[in-house]
Amino acid sequence: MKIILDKIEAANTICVFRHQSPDPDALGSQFGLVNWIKETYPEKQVFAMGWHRGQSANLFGDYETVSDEVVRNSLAIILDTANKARVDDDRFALAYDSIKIDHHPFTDQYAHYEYIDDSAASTSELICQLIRTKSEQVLSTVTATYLYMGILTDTLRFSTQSTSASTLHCAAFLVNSHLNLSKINDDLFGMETNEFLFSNYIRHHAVIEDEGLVYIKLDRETLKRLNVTPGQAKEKVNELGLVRSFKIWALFIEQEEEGSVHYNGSLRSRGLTVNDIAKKYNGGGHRLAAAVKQLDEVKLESCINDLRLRIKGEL
Ligand SMILES: [Mn+2]
Repeated sequence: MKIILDKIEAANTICVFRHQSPDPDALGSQFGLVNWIKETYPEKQVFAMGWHRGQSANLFGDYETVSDEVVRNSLAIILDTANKARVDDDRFALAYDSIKIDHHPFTDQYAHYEYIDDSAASTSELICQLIRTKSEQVLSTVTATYLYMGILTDTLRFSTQSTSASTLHCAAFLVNSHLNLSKINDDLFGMETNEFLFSNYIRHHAVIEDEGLVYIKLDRETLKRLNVTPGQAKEKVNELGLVRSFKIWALFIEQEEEGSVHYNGSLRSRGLTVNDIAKKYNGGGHRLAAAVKQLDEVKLESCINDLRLRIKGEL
């Protein structure tokens, strides 16, 4: 953390990156850090980078257009992104120096300096620790809200196994900044009527197997008919995790990306490892929460079968 702070203090320009299809932890850590640097070091130039906007973009800050020249003369900080291909805006590689800060299990080294703590519940928690290494002074409400939103979503409201005393200490520190907790919860977890009806659809149509495997495949026509975007649909994977007897649950969404039609999926589990299986299917992630990408029907069925075998102890 001290090394990272020294690098930030030495830099005149800093570009902060995060992963594609950003979730509130990617956005919260990004805008939390960007805002904190702006407030703490007003003489520095700092930019939030990335093209994808993500599901909750309206709750976070704005992006500016940044030229290659600016990136070249900057320190790049890449947040919440385990592998190079997933960084949103590959121009981070142009920067004179780069730092990765992440809580995903190590996948590949792409930055000059990498700080990885896969016991941390979120990247926003790591940014909170970084800031507190510099000072215990109360943060602005805006910065604290960004970081708190990242912590709250990645821990599923302080309920995941990764939630620790350190997570709660960070949250307590942030709450000192006059956070409006009920508004934050409503902004993040309140839903529109179409999402509510979509939850009903999932509950009604999920395939529930006796051994504890539960999954649902959603094609494009269904999503269109139910008026939900792939991003909104993906959020609902946790809906399937509420049943105690479900061991592994998965949600697969048919998508058209760059001219090809395929399934992307989210895998979740109560205790059995799933990220090794995700790796076999163009994905990866945390041990109990991972993603798969670009599967055709055959690969999709094969992935479902691997999950089935995992539950049976045959894989
Ligand atoms: Mn995260």
